[in-house]
Amino acid sequence: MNDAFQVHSDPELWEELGMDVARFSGMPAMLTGAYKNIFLSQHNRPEKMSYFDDMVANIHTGRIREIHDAKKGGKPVIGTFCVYVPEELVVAAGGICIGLCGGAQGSIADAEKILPRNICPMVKSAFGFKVGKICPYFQVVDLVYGETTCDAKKKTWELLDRYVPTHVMEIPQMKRERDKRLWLDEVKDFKAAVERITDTVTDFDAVAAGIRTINAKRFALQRLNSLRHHNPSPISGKDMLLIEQIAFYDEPVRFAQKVHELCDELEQRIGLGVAVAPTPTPRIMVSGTPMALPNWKLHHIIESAGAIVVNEESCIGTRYYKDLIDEGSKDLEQQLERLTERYMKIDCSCFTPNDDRIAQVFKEYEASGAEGIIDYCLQFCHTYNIEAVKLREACEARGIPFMSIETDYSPDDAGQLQTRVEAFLEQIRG
Ligand code: BJ8
Repeated sequence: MNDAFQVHSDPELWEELGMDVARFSGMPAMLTGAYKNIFLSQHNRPEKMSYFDDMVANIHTGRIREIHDAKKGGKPVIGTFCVYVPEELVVAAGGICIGLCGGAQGSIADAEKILPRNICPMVKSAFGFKVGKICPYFQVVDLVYGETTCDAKKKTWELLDRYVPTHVMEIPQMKRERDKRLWLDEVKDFKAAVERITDTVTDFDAVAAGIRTINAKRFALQRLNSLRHHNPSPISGKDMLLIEQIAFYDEPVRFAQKVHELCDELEQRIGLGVAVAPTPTPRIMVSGTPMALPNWKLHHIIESAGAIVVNEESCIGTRYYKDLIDEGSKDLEQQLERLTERYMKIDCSCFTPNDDRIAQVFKEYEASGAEGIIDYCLQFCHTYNIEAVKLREACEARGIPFMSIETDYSPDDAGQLQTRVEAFLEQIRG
């Protein structure tokens, strides 16, 4: 345990960003305590995790200062909520793209003063961060780009626009030829909007550079994910999830380099037989809705119960990095078509039909050497919740141990979840 670890404070910076400083000032101590308990108490962590620990220590200070300074230097900052919004085009235009999904219980009460209570906690958490002025990332963005994936999100953007300029990208709900054409038009509109904000025109070379940068980040995550599939695992599921979360707010070139440094260490660990959990430790794959920072609830329960999480089939997980964009385009039109094709491979449950996702789950199940699937669904997320029916049937047909859970960010059901997870692990152990 690293007792010196501390999440830093910078009230002056927060003041400058228009935050509710009095209210936010207790947050670093709370996060410090949670991080020590959940992450730094783990045994035998890879040394190169120290970079990612530092990213957490600087989550409300150093990284925000870096973004704020870049913004003062003329770089616009765009916040997003979904992996369907193409960050390559933001990077191509010289901007900074950060994920704003909310994973904290602390901002839900702020949201519930305005929004209905019975909607997804991820939407409420993000909205509450903005209305409560308790998230420096929300305060530093110039504008946010939402999308029309689920009903909770698309209607919330109309209200969010009262607090921060909010643009919306239409994402079709099917993947037919006519939907592809609409999608490509939406990508072009997004590119034009980013160019207006950044006051630049992104030509072929700029888009090629944006694609290369984000491809490199996704490739680094692919490499890391395939190394963590080794049995016995050289890194915990919690640490992997943390890195997948940090991917949404770190500087992409540096992030990719740090992930590769960690991968090099994991290769050495595998060679030396160093692992974070012995064999046999039950290996669990998590599928379903994303877990935005600092939502570590389910992974912590699973790994505290003596299992290890070996894959996240999730947007904060493989859906974010499983596909790269073909870099061999000959002109801008082809670049945008290939970019669109790559984004259309993301198999979110907001699409119908969405059988590609079922096939993808099994592909990842095989690759990760998992022994059971826990499907994670945020409360009131109807599309993932209903899709869990098909996933369960498909798992039962293949004899794959399967459990679905529906939960939110509150700690209230932790005991109940723990009991269910333990029973599931007993089933796997036989
Ligand atoms: S591509 S999963 S990031 S939409 S969990 S807010 S769907 S009610 S997050 Fe998502 Fe894009 Fe899909 Fe991925 Fe709505 Fe469901 Fe909440 Fe969700």
